[in-house]
Amino acid sequence: MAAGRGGGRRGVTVALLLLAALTPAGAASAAALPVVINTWAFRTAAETAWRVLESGGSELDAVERGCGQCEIDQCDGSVGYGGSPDESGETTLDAMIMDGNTMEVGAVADLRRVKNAIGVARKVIEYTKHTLLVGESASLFAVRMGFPYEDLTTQKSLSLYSEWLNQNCQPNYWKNVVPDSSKSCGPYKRREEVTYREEHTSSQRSVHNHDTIGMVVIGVSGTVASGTSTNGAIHKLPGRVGDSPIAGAGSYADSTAGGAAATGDGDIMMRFLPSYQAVEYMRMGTDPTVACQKVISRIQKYAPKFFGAIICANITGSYGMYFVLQTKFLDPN
Ligand code: SD4
Repeated sequence: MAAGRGGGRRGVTVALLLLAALTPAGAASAAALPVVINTWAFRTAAETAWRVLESGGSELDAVERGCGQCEIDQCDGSVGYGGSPDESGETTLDAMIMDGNTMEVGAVADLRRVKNAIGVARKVIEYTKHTLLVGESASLFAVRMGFPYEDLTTQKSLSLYSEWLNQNCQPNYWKNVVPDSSKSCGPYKRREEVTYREEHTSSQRSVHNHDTIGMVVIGVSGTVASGTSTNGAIHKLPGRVGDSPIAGAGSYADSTAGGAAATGDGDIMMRFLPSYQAVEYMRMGTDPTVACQKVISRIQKYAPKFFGAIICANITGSYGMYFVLQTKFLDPN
């Protein structure tokens, strides 16, 4: 297991394995705003968001365009179309966006055949009184909003899917079923006897199959916006929704405190609302890196083997991150 922290305050541009951050070069320490941070080293996403702010766009615009850039770039294959095929080979998308001034949230989950998931999430805020739309109905809403229906399957996602089938559908997310899901493909039936074993606390995800973008933007006035976009967990059961589109789990923004966004094993992380919790710690004056660390430690108490990271920024422009990785998955390079 590896764990780590990182953070910053002013005048820096850093790109670490798990965090890309942009703040004003040469800014005075008390005024390190605006700040754009996102999970992973998705620098083009941070730069896109930064340019939106520079050209007078809002924080929400910056988050939408920044995360949208990752959807176009298919960042690490884990954002946007053509990645993480589910058990039936289809790519589906989860995304959310949050306005820290009004506390409005727009989110879509299990979105099918529409590429710009965070764009659709934004439309949920602008054109409905709802917060979260899911599945086929979310796609119909997207089409009404003018988004094109497109096939999200690519050569890459097809080959990931056929490799998985050739490996007897390993790994997968089933348990307590027959035939034994750790050895064979389905279709599965439930086993009469249910055992509660380690699966509850161990993660089958790794740094290689999990790279959601989560972004926090804080403008010069202290307005906070946040968002996420992902194609979720590879080989998930159709219908599975992760943490990314859930407010307080995938991300959270509150212009009276700060913002946070998470990446990692969403099935575990969403149970703890880590982004909400981190923002509440920052509201109480906790340093962003410590806030990030505290929420990860809390999850670890219940799920010692989980894999995840969180980024945190407060409204003075301080930011930080904390992560836990399974060392066996760490790339020696
Ligand atoms: C999920 N949390 O769907 C997302 C995936 C992710 O880094 O974050 N990958 O579980």
